[in-house]
Amino acid sequence: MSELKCLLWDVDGTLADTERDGHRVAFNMAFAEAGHEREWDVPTYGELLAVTGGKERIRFDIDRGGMHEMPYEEIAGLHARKTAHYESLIAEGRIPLRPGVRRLLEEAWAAGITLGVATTTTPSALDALIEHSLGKEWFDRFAVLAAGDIVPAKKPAPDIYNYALDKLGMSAANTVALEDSENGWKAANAAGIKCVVTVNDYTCDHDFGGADLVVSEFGEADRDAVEVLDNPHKLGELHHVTLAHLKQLLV
Ligand code: XBP
Ligand code: MG
Repeated sequence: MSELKCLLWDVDGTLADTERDGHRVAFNMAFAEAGHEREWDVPTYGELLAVTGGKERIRFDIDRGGMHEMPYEEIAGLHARKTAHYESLIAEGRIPLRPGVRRLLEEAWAAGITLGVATTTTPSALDALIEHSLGKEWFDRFAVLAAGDIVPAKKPAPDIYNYALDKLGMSAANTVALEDSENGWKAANAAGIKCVVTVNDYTCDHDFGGADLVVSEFGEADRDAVEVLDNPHKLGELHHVTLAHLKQLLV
């Protein structure tokens, strides 16, 4: 049995539903501004989410014929403009946290659990979400913000999780990851970290076989019970996900 000492949080789709109304919209603003005809509609963006990382996603769309060929510098420039638009959208307060996220973060913080972020998102985009959706005090509460190009290989590679564990001096055996997507779950799993998945519209059909708990959301005590999609550890009384549930995953 291992003690729960650390929670590592994914960002996009887990802390908040940032993809459809945040990142996607910001990409389209950058494309239009640069005179590209391309617009990523909601289903198309769902296909493109197979690839993590914004620059990698543009490259993937080029390779499959969605956008015309362009050099890396142009992709990077487009992506920088996209990030600026994304930060403005977030600053407008458009994207709330998902249900139960603040509750679970507060519960873990109060219990002295080490908190960290492991995401493929660009660091400044992560900072914007922390500042405007979570609150500035969380910059000090997260012991590591592992994000973006800090590691060469993005999720589903385990690199960002290994980087975060290394920075924290934590063992995978004492850690639980919170994810929303197949690529995210695969990354945590490849790093040997137990993983809870909260699905969303873009990820509800993903394959989470082997994940430790799959739910519709973390949920709240005073709302309807969460939908439990897979519960291999047979956790009881799963109205909403609590720290006690996460501790049981390591037993
Ligand atoms: C999120 C991503 C990111 C965002 C866009 O995956 O794949 O690329 O979609 O962010 P995860 P950037 O939730 O698994 O971290 O444009 O800043 O890359
Ligand atoms: Mg995610």
